[in-house]
Amino acid sequence: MQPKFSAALDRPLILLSNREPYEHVHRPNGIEVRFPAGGLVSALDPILRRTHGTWVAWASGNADRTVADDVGRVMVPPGDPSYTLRRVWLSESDVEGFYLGFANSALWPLCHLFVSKVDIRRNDWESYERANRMFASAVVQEAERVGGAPMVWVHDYHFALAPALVRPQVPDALIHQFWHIPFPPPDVFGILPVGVQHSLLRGLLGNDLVEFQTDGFAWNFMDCVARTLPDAQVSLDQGVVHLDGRQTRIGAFPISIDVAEWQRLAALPHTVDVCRSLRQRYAPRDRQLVVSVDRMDYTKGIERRLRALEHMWTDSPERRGTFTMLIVATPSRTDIQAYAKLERDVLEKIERLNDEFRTLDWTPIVLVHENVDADLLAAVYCAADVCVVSSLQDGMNLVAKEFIACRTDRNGVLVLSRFAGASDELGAALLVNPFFIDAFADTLAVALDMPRHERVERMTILRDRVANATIDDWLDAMLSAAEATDQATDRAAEGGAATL
Ligand code: ADQ
Repeated sequence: MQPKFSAALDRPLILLSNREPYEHVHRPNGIEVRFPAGGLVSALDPILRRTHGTWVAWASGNADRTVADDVGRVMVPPGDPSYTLRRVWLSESDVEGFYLGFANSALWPLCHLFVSKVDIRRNDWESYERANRMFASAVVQEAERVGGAPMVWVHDYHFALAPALVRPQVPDALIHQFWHIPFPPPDVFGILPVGVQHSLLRGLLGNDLVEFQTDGFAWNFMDCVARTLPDAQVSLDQGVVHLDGRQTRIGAFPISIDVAEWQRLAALPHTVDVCRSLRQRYAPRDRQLVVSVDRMDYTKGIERRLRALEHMWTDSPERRGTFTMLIVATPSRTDIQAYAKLERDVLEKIERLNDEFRTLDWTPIVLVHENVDADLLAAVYCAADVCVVSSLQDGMNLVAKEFIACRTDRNGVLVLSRFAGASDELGAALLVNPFFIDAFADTLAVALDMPRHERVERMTILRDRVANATIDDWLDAMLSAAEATDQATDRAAEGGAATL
């Protein structure tokens, strides 16, 4: 079924995200185009194509400038040019200060409640402000180019200031923002310098609608506004904030995946072959296979997962050799010290556990430390008896949904952290508290021992849930809400005129 999307797309669409959908890189035999992995780009690219919109993003490829015009525009996709990619160049010091610094060493840990990892540096904040101004002015230029009253859709924590910068310059724009990661409660948000708190909240309130993954994060945001900005009126139950004569709607829109695409990948003959060979290699005879797939990020609870395994193999020696743990972890943000340390610690711990528990015919933990193609991920999901998602905090977690989508056999157990946004929707998984190592190990044992009829029962519920909330449903819901915000604003304006 074709997604309906909403009339909001009658407006010219301008999307702003940090990552670009197409990256040009120099290779020995010419320039190559890279399409970054990840569900979001694949979900949004078709809308941009259909509406001939504009995507504003950071130029991260080393050949990006070669193929773009003087302003930084290039038509994409290559070979079927249907929308404009407007690239924005950052200086090395802004990559350092804005991206690696304030966005990923202050906001990221803060929003995930890792207060001890929060690093606030004045230069980083200034760089974050500068980058937001640069991206906002690129959005304004694109709005002037396309004309009309555009819909500007901002993505994520890199651009908290941009909406309020764009608003006065494009007064007719409908501006909304999807916040992919958690939003912290006021006590944690309060760690930021007061001026920074004000700027971030006022920046976000430049939107007509701010979209979070869960109700909890939306409430946290409104709570922060209520406590930080005394002149704002917050209506928690209606999800509305009034400030400076404007209103911003706040809502929860849990992101999802392209379910049909993951099912297609799972059914490819090549995937079936790879799945079979993974099982032959790591789960021969009655040995089971437990898998995990994440970016190597301290929020994903990879170390806790290793501790739960150690606990299990130490306390229940009879479990040794009964399953192999396959960890697929793609390197991430390695320029940041906390990530480099995590990578070292995880590699060391895996080596130590393997040395301690391995037998002649069993390697307890297998690590695939690279970015792998989606069809190989599908094979990993299909081969698993158990998939473990142990995030200590997570906006949503798409891996949980990808695993479910691939299990057309209705088998396989999902062990899911209750601190992942996905746990709000996926209560039929085995929910786990990764901070409580004993209980984590117990839950793993329950998953491994679960009888087939219960696996099928739980997976059936999970699959129904995911099938009824796909990435297209997410887009429909959000774009309809943006459109409704627009109409509400129009009505308010009309009402205002009548009382004059
Ligand atoms: P992430 O923190 O990146 O996303 P997640 O939602 O799990 O977390 O998405 C990761 C994506 O990367 C998945 O599509 C997965 O398949 C892919 N991936 C992971 N490991 C891989 C590997 N080794 N090789 C190839 N691909 C791999 C942020 C938020 C999340 C939120 C998403 C979307 O932190 O909470 O769910 O955005 O909003």
